[in-house]
Amino acid sequence: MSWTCRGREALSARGFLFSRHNCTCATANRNCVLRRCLQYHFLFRFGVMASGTLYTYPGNFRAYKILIAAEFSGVKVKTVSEAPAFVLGQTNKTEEFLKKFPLGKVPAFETTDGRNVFESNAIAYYVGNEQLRGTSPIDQALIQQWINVADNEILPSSCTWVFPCFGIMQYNKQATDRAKDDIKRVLALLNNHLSTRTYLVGERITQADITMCCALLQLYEYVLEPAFRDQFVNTNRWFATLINQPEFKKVLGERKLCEKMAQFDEKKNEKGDKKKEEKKEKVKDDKKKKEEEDLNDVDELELAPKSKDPFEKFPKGNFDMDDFKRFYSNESEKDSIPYFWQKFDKENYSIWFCEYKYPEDLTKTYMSCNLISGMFQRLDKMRKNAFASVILFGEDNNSTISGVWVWKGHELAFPLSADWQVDYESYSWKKLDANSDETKKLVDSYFAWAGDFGGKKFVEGKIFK
Ligand SMILES: N[C@@H](CCC(=O)N[C@@H](CS)C(=O)NCC(=O)O)C(=O)O
Repeated sequence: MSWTCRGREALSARGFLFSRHNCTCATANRNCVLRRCLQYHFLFRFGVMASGTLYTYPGNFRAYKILIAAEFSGVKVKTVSEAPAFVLGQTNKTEEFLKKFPLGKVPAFETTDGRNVFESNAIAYYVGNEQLRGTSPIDQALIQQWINVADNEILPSSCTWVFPCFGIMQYNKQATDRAKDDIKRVLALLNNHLSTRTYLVGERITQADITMCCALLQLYEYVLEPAFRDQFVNTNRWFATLINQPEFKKVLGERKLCEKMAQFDEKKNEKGDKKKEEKKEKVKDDKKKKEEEDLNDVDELELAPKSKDPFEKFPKGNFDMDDFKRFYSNESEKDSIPYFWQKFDKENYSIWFCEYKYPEDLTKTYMSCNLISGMFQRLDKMRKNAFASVILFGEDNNSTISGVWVWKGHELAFPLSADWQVDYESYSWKKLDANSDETKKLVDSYFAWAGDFGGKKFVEGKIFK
């Protein structure tokens, strides 16, 4: 009879008595029935079965590291990530959510006994087990070390390199080149470390491996083509070992490594950038001209405070945007949409329809969602006078984005400020007739995220408010 499961040592140190068991599995065999049984026994004995609900959005790599940890520990995690239960940018901004998770960010975790944890690493720690957290202070420190390397040395560079390829971040050649060098340096560090080791810390998979693997995922999928990654044999071997573990596969599914490095489409963006520059110049010239005119206009303007809000030049009207947004957030669409039509001031506000002009560039749906959220973030200063519902339709590699916007005034709002011009030219804009039945139907379906949408499949909606 041989005891070869490591779990036994850990548990006997905690006062467990074992009946004899003729397990002959290898030390690190995850599937050893005894090991699994002890794991659960341990959790129940100490009352620390860390089950709960994870709020996130689909495809969030920060959630992956938590879900993989839960696969290893056997902790039950219910994921809430799909509309209508969770909609990024909406659910996480509600009063109810913010009461539990004041930063309004995901992933966020609510334990079954009502405790709330935010920050993905903290959640992964909570749902993990001893093996993942490390069993000695030095292992625990080393696990933290690699988690920090993943967060601080890989993620920022990975986003700088990959996001512009998907059009969800501004491209900057210098920054991208620096990011590539930084990634090379970390891959080399890992490669060297893994030349004599199977995993990052100790002999078994820990949270260090899980977190590092998830941080590298989008690099391995989109930009680390064979010619780039071939020099990092040990890192590649370690990465392949991990993504083929059943616990990883259950969360990540099958992952295909990059064959050809995704590229930033310089031509298309150059055109866009040039146009943007011209627009910026025009806004600057107009501003300068206006300032000169103002200087000539000596009297009362001399004392008038400078206007900071580009919408200020339009009449105030009688549509209370804040009031409508509050109503829309707190009531169901069945009430808030009629409320919109009852209060909407057609004289002083306008309604617009937009469509993303480059659907062929849209790949993963979660990235397209980030594209919409990014645009909303960059338009922050427009919020006081504008409202929008923008929807992503379709599926991975076959999707479209369109939306309905409402703002003060009757002209296209974005040229009003140099700060609002990063994204709008990637969309076509059509002003709608606020009196027509067709517009009413379109607005109703976009505000409610319900309707036939010309047969397009709703994936996710985002509200600018
Ligand atoms: N350090 C945090 C970062 C969380 C984070 O930035 N989450 C983003 C999505 S990946 C978010 O919720 N953004 C929504 C917002 O900022 O409104 C973690 O690791 O959990």
